[in-house]
Amino acid sequence: MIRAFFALTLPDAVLDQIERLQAAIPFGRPLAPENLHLTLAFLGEMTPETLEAAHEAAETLAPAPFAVELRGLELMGRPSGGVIAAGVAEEPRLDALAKGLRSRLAGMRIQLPRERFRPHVTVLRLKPGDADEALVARILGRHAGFRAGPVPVTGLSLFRSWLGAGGARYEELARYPFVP
Ligand code: 3AM
Repeated sequence: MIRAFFALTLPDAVLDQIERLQAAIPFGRPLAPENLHLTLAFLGEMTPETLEAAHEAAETLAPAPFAVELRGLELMGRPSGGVIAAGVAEEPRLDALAKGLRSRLAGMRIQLPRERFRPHVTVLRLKPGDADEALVARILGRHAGFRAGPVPVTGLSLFRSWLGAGGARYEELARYPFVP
């Protein structure tokens, strides 16, 4: 089985901004720059055949390129095991892209979890003992004004997730460029 997801990649300037943010947060495990992305759809464990169907679904997407901006920080999950993520400024074209991808996947009979699409970029992972709620709240408050961007959305990528002892590692399997 192949664990896979669709995501947007981030330009170097934004990776640098996130790296500076990570350095300013005194707890958690920062994600390495090559593991930073904006997930559009988590596919889960796929057979090679289903993955091929997902690939074909993505190939039919052809939105015009646009850009998004990262804005603010949030805790997703609990301080004892969640993640700190950068938020994404409201952008209808991003929501439309995620929705278009999901409906094309559904057309290929690939059903995703029904949870609402919440655009974010995971910047660090927390484990028990890293930080208590008060400290997390203080850091989120301190970085509430975090901004990074622009993130040009000029294509979509299909990633494979390799789970290992040192955490997940992501490999780009395919890229679907958008045509202006
Ligand atoms: O790094 P982010 O949060 O953007 O959280 C996982 C990660 O996204 C998410 O898919 C990306 C690559 O692993 N993910 C993992 N398991 C998931 C699940 N069961 C999941 N998203 C939804 N449901």
